[in-house]
Amino acid sequence: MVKSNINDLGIFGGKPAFNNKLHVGRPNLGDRQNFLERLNEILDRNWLTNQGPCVKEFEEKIAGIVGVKHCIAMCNGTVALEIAIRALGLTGEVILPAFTFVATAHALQWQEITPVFCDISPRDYTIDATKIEKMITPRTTAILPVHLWGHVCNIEDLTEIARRNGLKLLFDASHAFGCSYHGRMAGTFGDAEVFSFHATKFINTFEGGAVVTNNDELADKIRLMKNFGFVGTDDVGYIGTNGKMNEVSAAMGLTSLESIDDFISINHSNYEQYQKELLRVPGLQLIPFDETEKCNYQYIVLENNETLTGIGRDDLVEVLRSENILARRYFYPACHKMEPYRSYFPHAGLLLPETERLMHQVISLPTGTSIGIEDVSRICEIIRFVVANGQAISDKLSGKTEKVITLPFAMSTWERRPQTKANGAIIS
Ligand code: T4K
Repeated sequence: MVKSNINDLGIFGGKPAFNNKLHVGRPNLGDRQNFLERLNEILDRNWLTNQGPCVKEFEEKIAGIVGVKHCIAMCNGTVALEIAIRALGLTGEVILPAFTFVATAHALQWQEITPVFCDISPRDYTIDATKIEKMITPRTTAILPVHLWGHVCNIEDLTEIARRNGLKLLFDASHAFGCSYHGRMAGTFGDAEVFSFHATKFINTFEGGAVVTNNDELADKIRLMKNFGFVGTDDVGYIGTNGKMNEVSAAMGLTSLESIDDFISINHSNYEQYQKELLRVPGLQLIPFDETEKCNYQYIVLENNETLTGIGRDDLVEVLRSENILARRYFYPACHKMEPYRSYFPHAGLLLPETERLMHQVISLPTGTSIGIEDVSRICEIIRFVVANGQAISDKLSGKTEKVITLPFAMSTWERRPQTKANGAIIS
């Protein structure tokens, strides 16, 4: 539906641009028939969990793709993080970014390890290695960086800092399966790395995760810990928990892996389309992927500069949602603004200026196999319309005087779109 006036927007009572809701994180489904065949085989075997053949095959495939010696599949990424933290013997304090999904911090706090939040670099939104050493205390045992949105962290500097200070290095690679750094796959760095295969990830096992490592001893320990610590049928060697992946999840993972090239190719096309269509929108920056590396392109993230777009990030998200474009504010608020951390560390934000700034600016947009190029074009059409009328929309939303700019062209004809100045005025 073409919008020619801000009153046409869903938020002001107009018809939404999409009849169906477009989600961020809609699961990618592989070949349904192949999945159902695997499901039947599982039922025929009557072997449902506890390191069945599908889990073993899934682990081998993941290790092969990543190029790592060991993959230990788990019931989800959070438990995989918790077990890796425990197996590495982390205690005291661990340094991590606050700009991540809260599971990264919770996996530490759950074990009464203090998360120490470090700022991120605005270059790639991952932990700022130059700020880590100032945060190390005698209680620090590790660094837990996050390859946010698939942007692999600064591996050289982090490895060197960990080595110099005798710290363990565990990566939260939940977003980075299929991504590389200087040609080497995420999953091969540090002491261990953790993937998430949650339904919203581009390769999913419904719920699932994995620890990957080249350390034989660590891998053995993690395998035991995820199975209650059993070292034999009747003998327990460690404290353990239940972190096992079940066969149906692994079957979903194997089916997803068969389509990995298609999933990445669709994500890539969507990313390129978003890039093309939002390139010249003043105040919006689509966070770029390094195209010289392998990427999964599963998170499409926009940074909104309110001074230039005239509309705040939260209003923009609300306007998009009312068009059935269910944009998300990943990751808002940052972990230090959530409980229990905001009570524990009420002044943490003073050391996190980039995190504080960026958490108010980013928007995740729909992509994946349920989103086509035409959807992306229409989403971008709406975004351009909103930005062209940013100030007027903001004013109307905040109850100020309505200033409507009626655009003298059909929104679908982007090529003929007049350029707008920073204040939203049209340059003819
Ligand atoms: N570390 C990092 C950096 C992470 O991002 C995550 C998880 C973890 C660790 C922990 O890994 P896991 O323990 O989850 O394996 C979602 C996911 O639940 C979470 O896995 C993910 N990160 C996080 C970034 O996003 P929510 O609460 O935002 O999800 P939800 O339910 O709002 O779903 C997102 C969108 O996807 C919705 O618009 C609906 C759609 N959706 C979702 C599901 C589950 C579907 O269409 N179908 C579905 O089945 O956390």
